[in-house]
Amino acid sequence: MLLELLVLLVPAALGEDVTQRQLKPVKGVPHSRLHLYQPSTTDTFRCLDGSQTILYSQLNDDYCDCKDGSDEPGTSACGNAFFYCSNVGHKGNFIPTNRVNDKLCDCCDGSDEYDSGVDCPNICDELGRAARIEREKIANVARKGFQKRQELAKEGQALRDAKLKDVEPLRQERANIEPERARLETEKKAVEEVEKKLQDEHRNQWEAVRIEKKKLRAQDWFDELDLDKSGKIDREELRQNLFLDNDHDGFVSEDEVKSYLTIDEADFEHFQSSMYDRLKEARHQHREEMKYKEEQEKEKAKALENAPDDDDLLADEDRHEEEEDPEDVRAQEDDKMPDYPPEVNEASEKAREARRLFDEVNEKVQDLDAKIREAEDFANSDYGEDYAWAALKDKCFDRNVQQYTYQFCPFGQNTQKDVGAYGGTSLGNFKNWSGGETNKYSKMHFGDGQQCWNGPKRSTDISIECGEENELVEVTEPAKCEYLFTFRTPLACTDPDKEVVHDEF
Ligand code: MAN
Repeated sequence: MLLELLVLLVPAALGEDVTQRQLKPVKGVPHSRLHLYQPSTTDTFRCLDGSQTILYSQLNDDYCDCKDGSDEPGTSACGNAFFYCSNVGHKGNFIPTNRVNDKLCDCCDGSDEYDSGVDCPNICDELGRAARIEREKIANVARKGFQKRQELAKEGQALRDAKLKDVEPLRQERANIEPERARLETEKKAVEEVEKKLQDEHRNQWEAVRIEKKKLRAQDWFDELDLDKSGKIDREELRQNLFLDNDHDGFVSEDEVKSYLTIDEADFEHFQSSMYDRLKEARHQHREEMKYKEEQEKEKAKALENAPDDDDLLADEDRHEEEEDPEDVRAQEDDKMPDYPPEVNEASEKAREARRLFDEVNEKVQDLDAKIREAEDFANSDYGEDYAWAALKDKCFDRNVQQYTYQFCPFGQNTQKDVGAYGGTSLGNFKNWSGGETNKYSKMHFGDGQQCWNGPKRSTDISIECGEENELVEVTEPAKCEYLFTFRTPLACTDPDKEVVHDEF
């Protein structure tokens, strides 16, 4: 409301040289606006909204004539008018006219109570002095902060210049290297293909041999198990193999062999496809169990006899550990692929060298890309008109509030974590400066933080104030998962000696 009034009241007739004339004072009107209240040649007054013309004598006659209240700036007759207290020695200000002569002192010079019988003392000098001291204090902080800001701005600008100056040569260098990188990449792919083809050929050939060897092993075992040499294995023959004694009762039952031989008798083909692997696994398991059992017994005996002959026992143990299933040993040997022949090794060596050459150039390109990106990021970021905020680019500031440590990282991510804990909850990433057109750099907005349970994604608004040091001075959570930080910094200080103070409108 006051703002609307002030806009309306900005002297429309400033063109007129009002200082040349002796202006007639009017109660409740500041000097700067008196020209609007001077009597016309016909001794009339035109309401400031132009709605009507009244006699000059009707000004401040305690009767409201104008719709905008402009005829009664010095009385309480109009509900929508304002009275100006000049408050010499302090700061002039407007009060709503309904406070004029209401027996309460509103103006520090007491001028609003000129006809109420209340004697308001003039305390403007006193208030003015205190306000001046306070202003000076604030100005001192601003002065020191502003000086720091200028230094930081220099650093920021130097950083910008360095980054932007470097980026063109970097782009050029990258463009120069690119054809070489592309050539080496094609070359690398070609020799790697040859290497893979030769390795695959070798492996495939070996695979055929391996299958053949496995078949031979299976055949040998089949012949061993086929006690009556009938060319078939039946359950009775299988039961002669103690490793199938699952329940360790010293005897292989019909049931124990059933799961290995589900048909009456197996010829070699059936044995190879359905029995060999499982029997091999069963025999291996059995050997492991026996070994373990033997070791346990030896331990027991050692304990009972109080380790009578350690050396013998150890020798025994060692011998057992070395004893491997000869089938397993044979299988392991059969499964070992022979080394690649020299032509494959040669291809591998070529591929290795091509990779090395490519990686060398590629790393250079990646390094250049990172530097170019960094410079572009810098150029696309808004570090304030004077670049001073670049100084805080990778910095963070903490504040403990109750059980939490809050962290503010100006162009990064804000977090909340339990005091002393590691990691934390994201309160949002830097999105934009949000101080509006008039004071863009007075606020920051952070968004897209960790989702709040039954609520929005966490976000933070930062209110930025002038201070001598960088400091996170206040953290609140005005709404669930919406945080408000107050950050003091020299970067928000303006030159106090340049600011114009308007005491009167
Ligand atoms: C956590 C913190 C609080 C927040 C709640 C919402 O406890 O992040 O700041 O209000 O979650 O559930």
